[in-house]
Amino acid sequence: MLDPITFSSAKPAPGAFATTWAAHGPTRTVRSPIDGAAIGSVTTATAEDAESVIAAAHSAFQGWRLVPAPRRAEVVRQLGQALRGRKEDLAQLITLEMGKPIAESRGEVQEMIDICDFAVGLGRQIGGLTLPSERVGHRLQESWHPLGVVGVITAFNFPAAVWAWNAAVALTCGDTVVWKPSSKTPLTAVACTRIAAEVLERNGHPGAVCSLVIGSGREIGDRLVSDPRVAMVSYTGSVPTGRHVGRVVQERFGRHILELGGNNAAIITPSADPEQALAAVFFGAVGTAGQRCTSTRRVIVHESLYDRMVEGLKSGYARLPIGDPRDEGQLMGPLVDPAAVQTMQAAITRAQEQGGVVLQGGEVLEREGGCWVTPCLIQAHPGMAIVREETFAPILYLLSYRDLDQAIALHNDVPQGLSSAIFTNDMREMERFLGPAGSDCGLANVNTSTSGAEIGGAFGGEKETGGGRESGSDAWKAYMRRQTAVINASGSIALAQGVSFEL
Ligand code: UN1
Repeated sequence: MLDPITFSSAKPAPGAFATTWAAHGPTRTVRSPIDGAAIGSVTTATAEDAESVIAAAHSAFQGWRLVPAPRRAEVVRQLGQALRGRKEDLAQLITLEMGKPIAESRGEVQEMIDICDFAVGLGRQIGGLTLPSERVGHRLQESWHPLGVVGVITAFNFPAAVWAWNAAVALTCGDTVVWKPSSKTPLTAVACTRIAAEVLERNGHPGAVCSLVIGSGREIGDRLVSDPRVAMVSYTGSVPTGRHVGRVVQERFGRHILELGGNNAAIITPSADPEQALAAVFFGAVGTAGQRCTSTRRVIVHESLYDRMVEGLKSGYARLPIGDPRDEGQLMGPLVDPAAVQTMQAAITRAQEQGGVVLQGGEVLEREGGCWVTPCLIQAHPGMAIVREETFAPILYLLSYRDLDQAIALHNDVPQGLSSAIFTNDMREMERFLGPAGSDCGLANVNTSTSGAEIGGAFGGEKETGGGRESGSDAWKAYMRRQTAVINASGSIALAQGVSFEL
């Protein structure tokens, strides 16, 4: 049998799966950003392929929703076990396909395993409230029922974990999943789906419980988003596309979870431990080459610590090991593609035009593949328009502040609202940051990085980040429909609000 994680350029992997693997669109060769080498190929899905996948997922839902939740969760437990068994291979594939350092790819697969474990427990915890009725002999009862087909559209930067956050929870909740991955990372998606398909087959469930369709956003993504059989769309990606997805799904009164841009800042206060703050900002800004939604993009430093932070960051940036992300010990690999390098260069130029000063880095490195840069540190001022934008690249803007109210105002003065951090050992400062007039983000951290969230919490953000929540806590509720039942055991009809309506 074909190994789930093996690909060749000569024999394209079909890029659509529900009941069988079949795709009839053009073949795409996948190149590694590490050196531009061809690492495999996929046939993309046509509109007809997408239609059969959605139809199969919709039909599979009719049966899957009737499987008891703990038994659905048992399938998710086995998926977690299968991922444990293939952790290293899958991590290697992620690194090869999108270029993040191998240690981070292992972390990404670990996130997948963790969310499976979470979803196993969830299988025995999906519970509704029983509430008092105002009528004698009545009670109110809430049930949570499976929702339907969940369309999961993911980005290149977490080519496997974002699918897993959605799929593990959705499967336990009794939904079936159609995954449309980023066109930049199709091989990882095929590998994950093959692993899930094996688990489903072993348990006698149809493959269409967890299906895949690879193709362009315009054609395949749009079909998922506009199809009324897709009860919920979980979209991770850019603000403009997210705005489109939100409108189209809302138009048909579907549901959506939007995980869009972040412009995450860390405030460093006078009471902060500078070494701790430096380490966290360094990981936040340079980790995944600045290509996380949660990447630290702005540092707002108290003027008393500004010079020290600048020196610390400059020296860290200058010493950063940048190289083949498959080698242990490299902290930064390439950007995802040459276009990302162009975007970064254009942003640096604009920042300079707006008065920003490059303190360190931002160079393009002449290496095979054309995706290599050094991370960039820019001294900025609050008037710079580009500081309010998300550039998906390792650019960090440094700003200084005098009093905390000013820092919080600066912090919140961006259209995005995903992640945030404060570095402080002063509990009053911490409470201001975490309080109602503090950080306006969905994630607010104290003395730790803006990036690297655990799966146990609800993940997502406000404003242009889109408002969705996925992963842990009670994010599962978005994947189910709530039904409130009134149960009358009184033996007679009594109307609420004391209304009398008798003939
Ligand atoms: C993303 O970049 O889309 O918190 C997700 C983090 C990771 C997930 C990032 N756990 O950085």
